[in-house]
Amino acid sequence: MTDQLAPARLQATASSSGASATAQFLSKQRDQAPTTDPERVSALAGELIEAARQIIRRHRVTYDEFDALKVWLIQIGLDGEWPLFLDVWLEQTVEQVANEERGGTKGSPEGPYFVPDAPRLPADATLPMRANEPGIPLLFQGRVLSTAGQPLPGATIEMWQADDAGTYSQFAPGLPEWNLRGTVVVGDDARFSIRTVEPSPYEIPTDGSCGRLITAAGWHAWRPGHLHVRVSAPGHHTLTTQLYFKGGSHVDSDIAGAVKPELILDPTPVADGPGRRVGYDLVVDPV
Ligand code: MBD
Ligand code: FE
Repeated sequence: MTDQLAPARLQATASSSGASATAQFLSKQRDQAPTTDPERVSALAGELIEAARQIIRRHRVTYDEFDALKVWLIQIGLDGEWPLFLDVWLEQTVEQVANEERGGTKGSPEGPYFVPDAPRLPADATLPMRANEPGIPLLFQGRVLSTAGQPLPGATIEMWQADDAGTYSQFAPGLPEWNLRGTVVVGDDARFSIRTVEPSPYEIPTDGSCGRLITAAGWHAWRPGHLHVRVSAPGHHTLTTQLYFKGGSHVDSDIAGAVKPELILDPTPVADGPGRRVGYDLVVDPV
């Protein structure tokens, strides 16, 4: 590595995190053969096209606007921002439909930044973090339960989150590979006790296509701070959700529209330290 290359490599650009998110998504999907029932494809694609035609007619869309749309759609792909775009604006609805019938803890989108196989940690764990990791220390404690109330000692909790600067390891430069990511194996009593730091709100990159849309529309670019969790337990549906923070910025104005009241944590100050603590049980539905 030369000195001239170093600054460029350290810059967090939309296209660098977008490219990582695209590669990550493609690696997850590789072995899954899509089911393509022609009637289903025709219904979904046909209605999407019809909805777009109605918008064009209703708003009398011009050739200039149509060309701007083409440029923008092409650029989303070049920026690698298709996963970001889809997860910000559509995944919350897919999640609602998928989990409508399910009991237990409510779901929330996975988003573009999950990485499987994070380091395995015991039930009493500290997420991998830098020495003097910035942010308010958080102690997150609870149990993994089945909807009928019984503890599930075989469960694992995969956690990932943004740091105090709102960035995710492996999608922003300069962070240790597994920073604030871990796979916690709950104890024989199904309890967990996880030390981390409170995540800052997440800002959609302003220099990419998603950011350009947000600016052009006069929207804001923020998601509230959130902890991602994915709970797996034998004989139960995998729960993918996010936990938010009471009073946190943008908890009432998430650009991804993914906050549910049941998922808002209310941590309290710890008597003998600088941080906060919260208890929250994670409840999964039998298959
Ligand atoms: C995120 O961090 C996220 O969790 C979602 C759902 C979408 C974009 C960024
Ligand atoms: Fe996220």
